[in-house]
Amino acid sequence: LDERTAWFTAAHYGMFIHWGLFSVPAGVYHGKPFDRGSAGNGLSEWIMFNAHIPVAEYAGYASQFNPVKFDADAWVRLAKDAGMKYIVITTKHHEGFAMFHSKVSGFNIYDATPFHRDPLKELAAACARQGVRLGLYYSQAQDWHHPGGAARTVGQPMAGGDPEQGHWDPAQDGDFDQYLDQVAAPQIRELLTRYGKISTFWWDTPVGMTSTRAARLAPLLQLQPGIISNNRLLNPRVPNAFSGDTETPEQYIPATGMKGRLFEVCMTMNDSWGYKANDHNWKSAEDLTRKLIDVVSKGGNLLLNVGPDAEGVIPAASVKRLRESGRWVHAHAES
Ligand code: FUL
Repeated sequence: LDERTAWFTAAHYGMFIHWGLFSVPAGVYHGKPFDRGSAGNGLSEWIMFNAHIPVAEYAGYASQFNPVKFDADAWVRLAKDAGMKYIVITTKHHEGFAMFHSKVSGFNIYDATPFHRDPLKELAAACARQGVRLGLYYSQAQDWHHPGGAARTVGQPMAGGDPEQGHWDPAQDGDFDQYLDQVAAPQIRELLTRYGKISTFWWDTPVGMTSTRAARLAPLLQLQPGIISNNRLLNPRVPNAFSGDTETPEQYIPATGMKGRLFEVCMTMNDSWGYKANDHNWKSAEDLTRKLIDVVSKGGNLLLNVGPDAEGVIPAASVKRLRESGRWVHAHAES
């Protein structure tokens, strides 16, 4: 038994939270729902890419982002009621917007919105109060806002490739290494030093990442001794020096275990990770409960997603399913 990862294995079940500026457009651009944009997906958190929204125009959503109904303690309580033992939240998704008070870039929820609060600080405090572990998602490579940040190229894998090829606005052009050193690395440092104990770190979509580049970010994890990380810092498809601790099957449950590696299935309750107003394709509570049992029986964890809206509210359909399924979990789990 690995002492560092024992809690993760025993946890079985966590809450993924996709929250960002994308919750403002909520899947609609200029009155048009974006179900199949240039990325070929209907994910609300990809709308800037799918609709090729110019950087300055997209940044304008910040003035409409005022999630006054956000209640960190209520979110954590909901996770506990569902039987979840940890939370992983998006601190900066591909859109480049920091959901915490970053000193590195003014493009963050504290400085750029009327909300003027740091929800990550509040969530970290609520997690500590209620005994729930906290993990952070950070899009290290794709950043469609800051100059030099990567954007994927449609038709090419998310790993490697030319970080610039997917740009659609000259404001995105710049030096990728400079972006990594001046935006990504210092923001990761902020995340790992200013919010107390962080249990897991969730890298995503390593567009443009090479071993040399990964080697510049990986050591930052040492700022949190004992932290667990996933396999998406470099290429998740092949084992490498940056494979971290966990495999990350996305939207599917592997037929068997994953070659002796820890794994965490991540899954949406409807079709989109970010809040999407017109996505009503909800899985039933029974289906979700069976999926949890399936994953856990194979030795993995389930990281089940919610997408809070621009007011800071977790959709009622999600809350209902989490509570319903939670009754089964609490009746059958050991603790
Ligand atoms: C993907 C991302 O591109 C999605 O937006 C989402 O965050 C999912 C968990 O990972 O690769």
